[in-house]
Amino acid sequence: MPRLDVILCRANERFRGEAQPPETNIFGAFPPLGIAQLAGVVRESGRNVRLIDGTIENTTPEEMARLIGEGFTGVVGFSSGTLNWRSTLTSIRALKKIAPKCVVVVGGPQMDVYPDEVVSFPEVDYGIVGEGEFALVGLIEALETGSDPMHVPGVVCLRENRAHRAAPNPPIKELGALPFSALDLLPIARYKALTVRSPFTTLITSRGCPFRCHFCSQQYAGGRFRQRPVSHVAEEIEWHIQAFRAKEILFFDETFTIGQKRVIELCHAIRDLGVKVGFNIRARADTITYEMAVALKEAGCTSVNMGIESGTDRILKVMNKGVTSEQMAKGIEMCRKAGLTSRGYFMLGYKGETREEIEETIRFAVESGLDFASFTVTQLNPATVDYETELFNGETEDYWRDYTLMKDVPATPPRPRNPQYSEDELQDFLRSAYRRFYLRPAQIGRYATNRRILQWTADTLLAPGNAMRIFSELMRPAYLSTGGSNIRQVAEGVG
Ligand code: B12
Ligand code: SF4
Repeated sequence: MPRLDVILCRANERFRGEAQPPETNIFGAFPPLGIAQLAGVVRESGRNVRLIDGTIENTTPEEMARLIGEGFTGVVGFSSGTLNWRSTLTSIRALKKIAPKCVVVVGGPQMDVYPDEVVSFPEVDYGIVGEGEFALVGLIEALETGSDPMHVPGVVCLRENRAHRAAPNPPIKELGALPFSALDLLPIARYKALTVRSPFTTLITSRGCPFRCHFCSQQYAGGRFRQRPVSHVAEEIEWHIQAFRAKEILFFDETFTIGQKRVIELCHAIRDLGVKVGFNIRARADTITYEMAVALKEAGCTSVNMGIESGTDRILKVMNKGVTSEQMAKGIEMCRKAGLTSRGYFMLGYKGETREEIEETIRFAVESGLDFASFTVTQLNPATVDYETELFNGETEDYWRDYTLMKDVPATPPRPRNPQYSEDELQDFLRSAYRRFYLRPAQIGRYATNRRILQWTADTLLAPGNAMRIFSELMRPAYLSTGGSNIRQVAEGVG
């Protein structure tokens, strides 16, 4: 039986109709873990597989199509989130012009949210909802043998002008049985991020999240929480260090700190590798204990990133965050005591949030003891309880569906309705939050005298190329006019 060649791609996330090489992009570029994971499985199935990352190659859609190859007749898988869907579709259209016989399959978070809309475009042959490992190989086998792809769970396609969905794709139970992500098929040394030492790699040790915050699309991703065995993760880390000389590993688990026993075991396994490697994690403050923080520090954890979101208990409750501000403060304190660098993420302008509550959040951030803080104005993302509620109440048009269908959409994605203050006032709050957090003598003194932070600054901000990256990003008209937010990107439809 002839086997089909497979190419898995990510379209250029940064493509905004202008040259924007990753080397001069302040946001940096991270390896596309979804397609790397799938490539591992396709390779194991005995097929030829290539990875093309349009973001790191900084391709236009036409260049992306040419990299895949004129006249290519194999399977081309595209990974897409909602934000970069327009960039993905533009690349698919360019590809179909020069390789009309290839089979285009779309997967990733966008398929979980808008499956029928994605396959409504005739250039998309199939979509896969949910985790792609078994479904993609099943679909390829069906194409090779001529059997009906609609017997493969997770597959979606257009037939007689209507989207047809196969049986649901169940979440994978045994994550430890999957091969490692095929990062060796990507130019790992070229990925750069401002706050991370290169070469760096990314991996995830768990999938899903047991919590249900109303602004997050977790509950729709079918994401039953599952963890990989510690030994499987430790083996992969060892491979990253040996094969890519990784100086730092980014654990992209939504919440790395679930289950104190396992986290500590994993930390000990990393420490016992006997090789110095830094790593950073995403955590919920309420799951961090002192014992865990000490183990993280000993194992080489460089920073803990926490979604604090709000400094007021009322808003945390409305968000269904399931944490109190006191628990947040305690988690931050645990990190400080153990000597871990901490970063908190805050949302301003949540639905029904008053001016006083925004002030309280900023005050919380300033007094929290966090080393770094990021503030953003709340945006309504697709497939979240908050977005669905606004849709249900008729408070907003289905912006993200129109966005997916390539209709004209306003430049600004929907925000929660807060008639008590204007967009300009929110932007003022945002600037004030940054000013008050960073430009205070205590914080400046802390950065100037803290060996750990000075080291971090030297390693990252002053690393070759980074000064240039910051300068060129700040000089970009898009940055100057939008305060660095991704609003313009959305409006231009290029994610
Ligand atoms: C790490 C991460 C980031 C990182 C790095 C992203 C990167 N380039 O690697 C950073 C910080 C940059 C980031 C940024 C953003 N992110 Co993010 N991120 C994540 C996170 C936590 C992990 C992603 C990951 O590596 N997963 C591990 C891999 C193995 O899973 P996967 O990619 O989903 O792939 C599986 C399936 O989706 C499927 N699949 C994927 N691709 C394909 C392709 C084919 C052909 C097939 C068949 C299947 C398939 O199979 C894979 C294996 O099972 C996810 C949450 C999550 N659990 O996925 C959010 C998530 C992807 N991010 C999200 C969002 C909203 C954003 C931002 C828009 C935030 C913002 N407002 O700025 C930006 C957008 C950036 C951009 N330009 O697109 C949303 C996406 C929602 C959506 N509808 O698109 C998610 C799902 C979080 C959430 N629950 O809300 N993110
Ligand atoms: S915001 Fe974080 S804790 Fe809340 S549901 Fe999403 S991933 Fe889980």
